[in-house]
Amino acid sequence: MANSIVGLAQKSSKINKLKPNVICIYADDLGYGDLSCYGATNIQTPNLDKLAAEGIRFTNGHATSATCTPSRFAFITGQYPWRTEGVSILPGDAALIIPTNKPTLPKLFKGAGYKTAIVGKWHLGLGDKVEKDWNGEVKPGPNEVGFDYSFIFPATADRVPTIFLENHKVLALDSNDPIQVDYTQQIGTYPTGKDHPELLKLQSSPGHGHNQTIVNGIGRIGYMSGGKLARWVDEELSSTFLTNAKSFMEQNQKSPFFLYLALTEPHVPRMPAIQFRGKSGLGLRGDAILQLDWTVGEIVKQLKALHLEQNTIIVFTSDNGPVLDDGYVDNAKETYKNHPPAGKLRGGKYSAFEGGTRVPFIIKWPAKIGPKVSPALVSQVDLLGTFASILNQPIPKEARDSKDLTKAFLGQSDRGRSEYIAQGGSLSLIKDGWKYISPSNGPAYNKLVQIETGNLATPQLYNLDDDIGEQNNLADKYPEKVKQMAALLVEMKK
Ligand code: NG6
Ligand code: CA
Repeated sequence: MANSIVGLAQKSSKINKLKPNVICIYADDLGYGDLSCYGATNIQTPNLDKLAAEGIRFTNGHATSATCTPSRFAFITGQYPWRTEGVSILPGDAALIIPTNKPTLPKLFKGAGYKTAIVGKWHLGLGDKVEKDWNGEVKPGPNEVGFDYSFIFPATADRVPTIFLENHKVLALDSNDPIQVDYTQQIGTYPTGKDHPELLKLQSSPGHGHNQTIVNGIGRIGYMSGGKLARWVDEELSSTFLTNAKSFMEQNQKSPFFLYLALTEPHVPRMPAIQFRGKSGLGLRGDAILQLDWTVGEIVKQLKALHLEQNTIIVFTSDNGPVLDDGYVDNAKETYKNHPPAGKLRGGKYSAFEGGTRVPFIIKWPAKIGPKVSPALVSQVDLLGTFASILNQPIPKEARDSKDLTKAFLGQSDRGRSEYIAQGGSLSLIKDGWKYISPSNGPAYNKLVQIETGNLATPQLYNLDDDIGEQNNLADKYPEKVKQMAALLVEMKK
């Protein structure tokens, strides 16, 4: 009896050893042209270049959407975000938008015996309503959707509350100085950027807002009072996440683990640690990209130190395309000479053009895959279905948009999806090298961020194989194709 238990334990630990650890590193607003391995010549990202050189670098890898919350929703649920109402950029006090009783990517790993964690930006809401007590247990949140451990900030780096939560608790709470958050009216006595611009170390761009409560010399979106000790220092955001990620890896080195590391670079406000300042020659946004690259290098170092590198899958990607001025005067535009952040792609963050959703996408798994550049059409929404297959689990029916792309993701096939719906302002259908952008009456140009939105009142059709920059609208030339693709889009939306 005792022997057979030992035998079983040995067997299961052997199986565990065979299960790869998985680390998904998610950058925030990193563009297709932002890394030297994706063709940037005016910035060097050696750690990500190495990841790409040792793994698969996808040239047609996508986020589902051109903004954050929808892309993250899809990554976790395996569902196109526009199927669910209310999945758009969330304020910092929003309620959780992921159902707690449905399958998710972290639950899939949990079910397969993994320890799961999220470290970084969440931006999918917390609690069951907007009004919540930040000084008590804040839930449901990441722990309820499948993460054993969570160390997060709630929304974006430019939104209050500017605090960390470890599992259900805000870090460094002080009962004598309770935290309150409001997105409708000013609360408390903290100065705002609007009334006290002289207190700002980073000015907010005219017209963008970002001039409410000041935290760490930076005006934010939303009002926050209290929590003096709990407020973060932007310069430490990245190293705080890195430290937590590394200790999670260390503590769970014996069991397979899934770590979702959601970094904040190069989202605004760009305020990297002093060690990166001025190093890129491209201003604060470039310096933030160097910090991101360095952090990825440190994660790989930690894997090496724990002897886990061989059987760990690293997925690196970004939640949406790039933006230069997203609310602060950090001179990204002026300093970005010869560095188009979306590379050859048109548009960027918020856009239906390729710059909105086609992003860096790298996968490395030394035990199983060798170096390759892959043209396969793949999406973050497919990670759930693919990991289900790698873990010998069925794809849950709720993850209806997630495809098993194991062959493409492991470099055994250059064919990924045959069709894909991308969400800029309006929806696009990408199929066999063609892209149809559905008509939209919205403005063609987003003046605030100076990005072409891809909106046009009539259909657009591009041949991405010949025209990756979407310069020639072929809709008039191929009306039949437009009709077919429009009809297929309607069908797929059902
Ligand atoms: C926008 C903010 C922008 C950024 C974005 C979210 C304004 C004018 N702009 O509403 O600064 O915070 O939301 O970015 O408020 S995302 O990457 O999380 O989607
Ligand atoms: Ca983003």
